[in-house]
Amino acid sequence: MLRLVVGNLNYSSWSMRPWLALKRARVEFRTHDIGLKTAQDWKARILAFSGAGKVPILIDGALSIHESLAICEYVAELHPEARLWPEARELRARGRAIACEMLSGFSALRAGMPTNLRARAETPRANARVAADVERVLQIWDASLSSSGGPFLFGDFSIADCMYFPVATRFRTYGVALPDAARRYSAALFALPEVIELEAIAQQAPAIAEYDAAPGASVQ
Ligand SMILES: N[C@@H](CCC(=O)N[C@@H](CS)C(=O)NCC(=O)O)C(=O)O
Repeated sequence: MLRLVVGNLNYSSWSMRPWLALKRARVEFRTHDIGLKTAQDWKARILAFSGAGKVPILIDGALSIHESLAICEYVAELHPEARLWPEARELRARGRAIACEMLSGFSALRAGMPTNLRARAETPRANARVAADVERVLQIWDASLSSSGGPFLFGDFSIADCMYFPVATRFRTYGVALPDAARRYSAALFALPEVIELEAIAQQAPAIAEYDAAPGASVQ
């Protein structure tokens, strides 16, 4: 059976992405939580699976895949029937472009509004770099939703939604005001049964003090 090595599913945004892809594809898999920042040997536990030293990692027999997007792509190839990417080549290209942009960008948003599913916090004080990242996310969402008509970025749920799901949770955690289309999109994400399951897991996940103390965050 496939094994997904993850960090804490309340805070580890990268772990959530392939977790959602696997769930949406109805793949049987086991989640292996390495105890990010809570187990004493958490880093060694990650390194036992991947020299990159980061989660998530997918284990399929002798194969170990790190990097969230590579894992999502592997799941899409294993299960084409799950249609984790749109059928139209142009849309797949666009989906991969915005997935890569998520992987390589948005560092201010990441630092200023860290993922914390169960927390509700004050909106951090205005910061031009965070505001620019928020603006860019909203621009990406608006372009995709206005051409697909929703409810997800490319109509049906896809890997692009896995990549942007943690951002929707950040907007909720930090009370970022959203335009209508973005609000409808977030509501569609939060209503997914797989997301409801993930939120229940996040509720039970161990607290990591250094993340709860992050900018603006106050856990309720
Ligand atoms: N580009 C990587 C990023 C993975 C990543 O940064 N994971 C964090 C947890 S969310 C991690 O393992 N941090 C542990 C560390 O940096 O020591 C991916 O997409 O999988």
